[in-house]
Amino acid sequence: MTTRPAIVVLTGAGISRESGLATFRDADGIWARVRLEDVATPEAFARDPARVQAFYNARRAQIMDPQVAPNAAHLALADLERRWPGDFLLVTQNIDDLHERAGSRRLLHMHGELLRARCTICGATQRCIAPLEVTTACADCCRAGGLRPDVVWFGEMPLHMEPIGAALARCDLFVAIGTSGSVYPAAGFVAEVRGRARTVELNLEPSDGAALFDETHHGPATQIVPAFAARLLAGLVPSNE
Ligand code: BV8
Repeated sequence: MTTRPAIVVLTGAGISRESGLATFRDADGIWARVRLEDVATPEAFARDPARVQAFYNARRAQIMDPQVAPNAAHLALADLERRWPGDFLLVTQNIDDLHERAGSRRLLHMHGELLRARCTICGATQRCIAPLEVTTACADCCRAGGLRPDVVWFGEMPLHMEPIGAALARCDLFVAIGTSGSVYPAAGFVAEVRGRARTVELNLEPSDGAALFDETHHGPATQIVPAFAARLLAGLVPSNE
């Protein structure tokens, strides 16, 4: 392997599971307790904003609990970013802040961030660490009743798709970590790069798209991600550069 392959990493809820945050589709996951149609669509927010705000207020309070901290997988990715000589981009589907708290900087939240709110009246976004009520006023336009979580719901366009597409177009190595590969367009990234970039899946168990990957490692993220990052830094992982 030469010295400067470009890497794109995609993470999903599985990387935060060992930090104490539920995933979506595991047996104890979020969608086992609540229907996404009732809390994670614009129609749900229009129908019952108080219910949607309460759903995200509970998740926001959870990630602000001091017990919830970055785990060895988050830390290994931040270390890899710092030490990698080539281009590196971390794209996360997660709305928690564990990658930032682990030290990741070249990071894009394609499905938004739980610790930010967006005004549906003026479009401004702001940091949000308190519960959002239906009447909470926007800091910019000061109009009450317009704030929503700054997250991407089903049926809404994911964020940063242009820079993500550009990074995918030039990457030599694509690594998917802790994602079931069931939500698009993120689930389509591996098909977009395979054949041109080397594709690796690091997951607790084979995802829906496992057959699309050149290499797969299964096990808890806190074990397989640090091990993979170490091999990468030691020059032991081939890429398609
Ligand atoms: C859009 C934020 C279009 C909110 C989320 C084809 C093409 C394009 C779109 C579609 C399409 N087909 C269908 C669609 C529509 C839809 C979709 O994909 N539906 C699915 C259900 C079929 N997609 C959309 O609506 C997207 N928008 O397409 O817009 C458009 C175009 C033009 C103009 C306007 C619009 C938007 C999707 C984003 C929705 N928001 N989250 C919130 O968090 O509440 S999605 C949510 O689920 C997550 O963000 C994540 O992206 C997604 C998948 O979850 P995962 O992260 O993968 O988690 P999951 O539980 O599924 O899996 C966890 C994995 O971890 C498992 O494999 C497990 O084994 C593993 N694991 C568990 N423990 C561990 C572990 N691994 C390692 N270690 C462990 N310890």
